[in-house]
Amino acid sequence: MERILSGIKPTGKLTLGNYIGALKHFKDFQEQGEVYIFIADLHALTLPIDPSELRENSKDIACFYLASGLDPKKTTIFLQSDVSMHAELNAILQNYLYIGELKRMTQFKDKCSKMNDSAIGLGIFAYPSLMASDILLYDATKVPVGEDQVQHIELTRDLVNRFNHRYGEILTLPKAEVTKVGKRIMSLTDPTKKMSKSDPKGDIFLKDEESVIRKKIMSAKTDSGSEIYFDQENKPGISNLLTIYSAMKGIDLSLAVEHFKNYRYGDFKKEVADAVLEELLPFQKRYLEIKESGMYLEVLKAGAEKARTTAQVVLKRVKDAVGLLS
Ligand code: AQP
Repeated sequence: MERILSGIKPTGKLTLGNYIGALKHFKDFQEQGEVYIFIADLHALTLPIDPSELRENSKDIACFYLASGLDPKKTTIFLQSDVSMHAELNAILQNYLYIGELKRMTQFKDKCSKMNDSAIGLGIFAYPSLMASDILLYDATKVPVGEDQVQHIELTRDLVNRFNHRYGEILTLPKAEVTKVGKRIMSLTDPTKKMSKSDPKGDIFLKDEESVIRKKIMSAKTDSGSEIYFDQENKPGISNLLTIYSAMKGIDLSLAVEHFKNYRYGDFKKEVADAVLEELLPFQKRYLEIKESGMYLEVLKAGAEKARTTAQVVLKRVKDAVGLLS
């Protein structure tokens, strides 16, 4: 049986990109194997963040997980920082990753290229080591991620091969699974950039009001010309809206292109907004009910207990293999 693991960092307010690239698919994993979904709060500390924002974002993610249809009876939902084995495994595994490899990571280069060395914390550099520990701690076989995390999974696989070559079959080799439609939703104001919660220009936030969402989509940057077709390079704005539409409707991109081929930009955008709201409004309602009930706190507590039970088995296996007496 597959062991599936995924998570979201509480670095900011969740966006439509997080919904399409991650949340929307989580409930389907429940039919495919044993699922662990966590809130990657330790990862959120790798760049400066206000403590009250971090707390609020973490609670929101728990509620969004439940609103997206994750059933705590089927899925282990937990906070990374509630399971100390993540940090313990990281303390061991970081010795099997090399500086040269970490320096090549695109995410590190993207996030830190404009920063001064004296402002770059060790955590952001060593991010892939903690991420590998998150995955390997649960013997995960399948890791659903966005396109830009694939490189980190490849590094995790290198680490597994290196470690197992030295100590025997101790770690489980994971594979990345990238969302087919909507693997990269772009900013509405600059469709050449990813829609990101930590760089919130041109984002649609999952908590935005209906009128705000509609307004953002209606004023999304489009491209010259008036035809609607998919061409990421020459028509990035239109292509992004087509991707959003097909992801929300759960249809192939080619069907969306066919549907809109004789539309004008204005009518096209209106239908994209309708498709987004048709799904987001009930989702927002479920989120609010869960937040107000406070039930997510119990879910996190029970989830952490379950996660610890699995994690300690793997940690013990690794400790024994490397020669730690415990
Ligand atoms: N624009 C996006 N399009 C498609 N999928 C996306 N995801 C994020 N943005 C998009 C997916 O959401 C999940 C959350 O990942 P994360 O929080 O661990 O980190 P991320 O990918 O780096 O997301 P952000 O929003 O861009 O966060 P920051 O700004 O903090 O780096 C992942 O499955 C991701 O693919």
